[in-house]
Amino acid sequence: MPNPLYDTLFGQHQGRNTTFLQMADGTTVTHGDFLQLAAQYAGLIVRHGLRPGDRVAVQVAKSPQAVAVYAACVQAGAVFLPLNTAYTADDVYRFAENSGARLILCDGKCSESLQPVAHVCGAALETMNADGSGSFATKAAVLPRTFSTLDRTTDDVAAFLYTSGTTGCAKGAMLTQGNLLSNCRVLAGEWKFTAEDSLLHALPIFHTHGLFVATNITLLAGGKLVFLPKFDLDVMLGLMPQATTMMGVPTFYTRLLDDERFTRETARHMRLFVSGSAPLLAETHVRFEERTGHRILERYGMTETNMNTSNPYDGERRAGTVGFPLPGVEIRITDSSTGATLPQGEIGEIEVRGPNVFKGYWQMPGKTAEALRENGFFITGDLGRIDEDGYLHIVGRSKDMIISGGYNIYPKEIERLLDDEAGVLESAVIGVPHPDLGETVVGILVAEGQAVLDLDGIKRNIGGALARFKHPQRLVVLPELPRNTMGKVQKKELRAQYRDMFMPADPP
Ligand code: MLC
Ligand code: AMP
Repeated sequence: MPNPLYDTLFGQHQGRNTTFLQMADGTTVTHGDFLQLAAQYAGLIVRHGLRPGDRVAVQVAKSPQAVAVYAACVQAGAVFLPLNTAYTADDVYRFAENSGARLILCDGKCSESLQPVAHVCGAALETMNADGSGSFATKAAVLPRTFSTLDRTTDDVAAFLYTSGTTGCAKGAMLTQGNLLSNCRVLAGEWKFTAEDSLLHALPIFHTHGLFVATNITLLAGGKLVFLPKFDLDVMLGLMPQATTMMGVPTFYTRLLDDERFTRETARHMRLFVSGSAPLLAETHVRFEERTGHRILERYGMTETNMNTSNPYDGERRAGTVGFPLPGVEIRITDSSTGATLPQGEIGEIEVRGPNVFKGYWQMPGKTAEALRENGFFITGDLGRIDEDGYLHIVGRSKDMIISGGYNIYPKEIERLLDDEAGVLESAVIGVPHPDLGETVVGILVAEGQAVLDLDGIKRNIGGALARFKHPQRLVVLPELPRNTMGKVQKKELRAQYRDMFMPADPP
């Protein structure tokens, strides 16, 4: 029976003893063994009573078993809903509740805090630890190593990825089998992936970049992932000579360049370095080429759209740009207020249309209609221009969002907590340049009357409700926030004022 995503990415490898995953310690998992494990997991998902279209929320460490849960969801027709391991129990509650997840998979360490969440949501709770052990593996181990793949079409939803959104409300982006398939086919072709490739994989697998770009492309091409739990400089430097490709956020590249051991020789065996998820400074691009002889290939994507544009594999990879629309994908630059297409060269809202664009936000027709025009163009919230040679330049964001080390942070979520603190009249949260993370979070506070604010206390109070990566690195008190004549807070002014807060001073 057809299940296009399963058949194309996984089913084609049935019974093969080729290496799919190579771990940091050199141990490997073959495609065949991986698929048998996934089949057992698919069996367990079905035994939990899930039917095609039901959601499985997964907050587990990166491991071969975690990837097998993804494969199992696809095979059983369930919707895979991966969650950042840094999310708090409250975050997981919001996402599980909103999605109506019927099964939640978490690390054993979190099972106590998530038991009430599962109970309220009416979901089953199973554990999967970083080494793959836990109740899920134990129950699956006795099940058959084959599973009769359930029927799906390209229009069926394969995954939900949540984004908090500028208003702070959780939105589940529904990605169909067709979205994922079309994008990995195009990318594998454009970037010339083959079964000979070995991709150095240090990204998390709960986001588009590490999962749908790096993993899907490799599965499609039949290559190997050198599969690392996280970005660790020493491990990366040690294993790069065995790899042919790497995908990373800009922080990966600046960290590599900041280490003298990273040389032309380390990168000699590599054929491709891809960067995305956040802006790569032109300076990093240039330094990287000087050090290694490789030009980083920068591309542009989003949770809702997968990948939209890419610099060319052959041809000029232009620093400071994200290249051309991918085959089958249309990009246009519009006037944000009217939606009219602007002449080439002008700066405006980036909109995208193509088979990569998601189906909408789960149970949010209003939010979907705000983001997706009737003619199918998705309003990205990024600002850009297309130059005379057709390269897309991202020049800013119209959405209020911070990207720290490739993770999105929505100021509203933090401002709400700050505003609730005693003595705080109002707040504005901004992103400022950071040498390692690209941007980092700063909170600007205005005190009520004569109140004296205890900044450390405030940091501690709001900390408990926020994933670590969202914590403001600094809080600052101002007598008032800059506003325009309409009364709107001018974050641009605040960003300019604190631009150098974390940046090393230029040498005199
Ligand atoms: C970790 N920390 C961060 C952070 N990552 N803080 C801010 N921003 C981040 N991105 C904090 C932890 O909470 C911890 O805080 C401390 O840093 C050390 O944690 P760590 O796990 O050791 O961090 P580190 O290894 O340094 O991680 C940094 C990183 C990682 C950049 C390697 O964040 C990463 O892999 N980012 C990739 C994100 C990604 O995949 N994005 C793609 C989204 S998809 P403390 O206080 O406890 O010490 C997308 C679409 C597209 O955007 O186009 O691709
Ligand atoms: P997410 O919602 O996590 O998928 O993040 C998507 C956002 O990351 C985009 O809307 C952009 O703002 C940003 N982004 C992704 N790739 C790039 C890139 N190459 N350069 C600049 N910003 C990028």
